[in-house]
Amino acid sequence: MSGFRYFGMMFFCLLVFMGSTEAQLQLGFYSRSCPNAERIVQDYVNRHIHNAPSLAAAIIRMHFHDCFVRGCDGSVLLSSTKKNQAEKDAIPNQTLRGFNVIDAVKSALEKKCPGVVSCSDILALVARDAVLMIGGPHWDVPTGRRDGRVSIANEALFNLPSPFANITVLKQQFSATGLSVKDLAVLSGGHTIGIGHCTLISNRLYNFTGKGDTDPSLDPRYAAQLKKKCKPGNSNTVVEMDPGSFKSFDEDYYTIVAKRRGLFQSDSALLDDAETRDYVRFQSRTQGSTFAQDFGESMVKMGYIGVLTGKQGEIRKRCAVVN
Ligand code: HEM
Ligand SMILES: *[C@@H]1O[C@H](CO)[C@@H](O)[C@H](O)[C@H]1NC(C)=O
Ligand SMILES: *[C@@H]1O[C@H](CO)[C@@H](O)[C@H](O)[C@H]1NC(C)=O
Ligand SMILES: CC(=O)N[C@H]1CO[C@H](CO)[C@@H](O)[C@@H]1O
Repeated sequence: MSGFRYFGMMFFCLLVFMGSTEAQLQLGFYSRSCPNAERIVQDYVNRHIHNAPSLAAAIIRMHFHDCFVRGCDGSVLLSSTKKNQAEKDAIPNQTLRGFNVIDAVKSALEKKCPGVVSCSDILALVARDAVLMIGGPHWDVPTGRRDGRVSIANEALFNLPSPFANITVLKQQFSATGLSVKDLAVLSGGHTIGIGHCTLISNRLYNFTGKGDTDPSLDPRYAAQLKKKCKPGNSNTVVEMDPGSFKSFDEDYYTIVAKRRGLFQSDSALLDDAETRDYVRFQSRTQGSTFAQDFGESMVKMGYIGVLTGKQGEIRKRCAVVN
C-alpha cells in the first residue's frame, strides 16, 4: 500500500471514529419519537404559506440568522428578558418576521408529541418546505438539533453579514462558520425572493462617498429607477430584491447581479471575486442550471453549523423562552 493510500485510510478511520463518539444529525430523526413530525410541518406550510409567499422569505432568512449566530440552535427565536437582550432585538433582526409561523407549528407538534421536536429543527424544516411551496427545490433535512439556552443581541450584530459588507468580509464571515466561497455565492441566491428596506441602499443611491454621489457599481439606469421608489430619508419603504418575481424562488437573482442590479452592496460584491463572479455568470448564462441542486446542498451544510445534539441543550416547550 502506498504511503498516501495508507494515510488516506487512517484518516478515514479517524473520521468514522470521531463520528461515532458524538451524536449527529440524521435523516428522519423523529421517525420513531414523532413519526408524523415532518408531515405536520409540511401541512402547516402548505396551508398557510401558500397564501402568503412573503412569509417564505421571512422564514428562510430567519433560519440563516439562526445558524450564523451560535449555530442552528433556535437562539434567534428567544425573546429578550429583563436581564438579557436577545438576538431578536439586535439591529439586523429588526426586520425579521414570521415568528408566529414557528410558534404555530410548534404548538401543532406539541399537541401530538410533547417535548420531542426542537424549535431549531422546526425552523430548518419550515424553511425547506416554504422554499418548495414557492417554486424552489426540495432537499432532505437531517434533524436531531437541540435548542440552545443562550441568545445575545451583540453576537447577532457581529456575526451576521451586513448589506454594506465587501467581498473580503463576506468570505471571512462565511468561512468562520465553515461555509465555502461557493456556499456564499449559492446562498446569496436566497435573495431571489423577498424585500429590502430603502434605508439600506440610500447611501448607494444618494451619498456613496459622501459627495452626494451614486455607487458606480450599480447600473445607472437601475439606480435611477430605485431613486424613484426610495426617496432620501424614507425609512419605511421597501423594494423587491428580484423585481417582478420576488415571490417565486427562481434563478433570476444571478441574472440581476450579473447585470449590476443587485440590491445591496453585498449582492454586487459577488462580482468582485473570481470564484463568486464565475458562479453568478454561470447561473445567469445557463438559466440556473445547477442552482436548485446547489441551493439544497448549501442549505443542508448551513443547517449543520454549530448544532447541539445528543444531550446538549434542550427541547424547548415554547420557542420564545428557555424551559
Ligand atoms: C451574504 C450575506 C447576506 C447579507 C448581507 C444579507 C442581507 C440581507 C438584508 C439586509 C435583507 C433585507 C432586510 C430588510 O430590509 O427587510 C435581506 C433579506 C433577505 N435575505 Fe439576506 N443576506 C445575506 C444572505 C442571505 C442568505 C444566506 C439567505 C438565505 C439562504 C438570505 C435570505 C434572505 C431573504 C429570503 C430575504 C428577504 C426577507 C423578507 O422578505 O422579509 N440572505 N438579507
Ligand atoms: C472591506 O471592508 C473592511 C471592513 O469594513 C475593510 O477593513 C477592508 O479594507 C475592505 N476591503 C476592501 C478590499 O475594500
Ligand atoms: C453625505 O455624506 C457626507 C459625509 O459623510 C455628509 O457630510 C453629508 O451631509 C451627506 N449628505 C447628505 C445629503 O446626507
Ligand atoms: C422581530 C423582532 O423581535 N424585532 C425586534 C428587533 O430589534 C428591535 C430593536 O433593535 C425591536 O424593536 C424589534 O421589535
